[in-house]
Amino acid sequence: MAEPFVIDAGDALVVIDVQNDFLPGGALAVTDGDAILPNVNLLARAFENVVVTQDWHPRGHASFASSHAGSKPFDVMELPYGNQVLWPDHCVQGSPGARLHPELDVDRAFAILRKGANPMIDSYSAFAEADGLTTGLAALLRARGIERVFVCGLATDFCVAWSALDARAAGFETFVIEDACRAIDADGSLAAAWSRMTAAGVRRIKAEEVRGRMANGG
Ligand code: VGL
Ligand code: ZN
Repeated sequence: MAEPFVIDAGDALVVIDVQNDFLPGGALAVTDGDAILPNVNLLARAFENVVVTQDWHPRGHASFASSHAGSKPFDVMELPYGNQVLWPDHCVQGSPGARLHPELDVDRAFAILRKGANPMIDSYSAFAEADGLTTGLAALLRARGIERVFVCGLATDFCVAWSALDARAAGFETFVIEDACRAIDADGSLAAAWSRMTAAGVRRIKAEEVRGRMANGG
């Protein structure tokens, strides 16, 4: 195995959308999504800086197929900001499906960032909505002296990939921890996401390559 990445105060873990609707039994279940929980929990204990995101849509959100007459889930529709995959209703604000999985152990996270709350605009990325409006996350991380961003969670080919690409574009050294992620993989979306991430300089690593420095760390 290559040299491990020793985690210090300049590193942040961003845990994307580990919510009931993306886990088995949920409205937009990611196959084997719950298999990431042990790795994510270990990682979350190894980092001093942890941010958690929640997909957080109002009822009738523009990304829901049910909001567009004649459309069905996984259709692609052109919206003012670009092409949008239409999804089953998911992660509706305040619903049980929008809650973080009960076994997700992220008590030490310093921030929970909710995204996708604008009724007209989706936000796969933790850093910016689909029309480019910033969430402020890059500035928050920079203000805390963060230089490296490690991304994990659901789904690899949508919210994880968009977040990693934006982290890289914001100037962070960026890593995706592949065995702490699972994909939706609609229509080749997983291979496409990895080739975009690789081309952008996002590094693909495994959870065992990450070493915490704290007593209870991984
Ligand atoms: C996601 C599709 C729709 C994700 C969120 O978290 O990857 N995917 N909304
Ligand atoms: Zn969503």
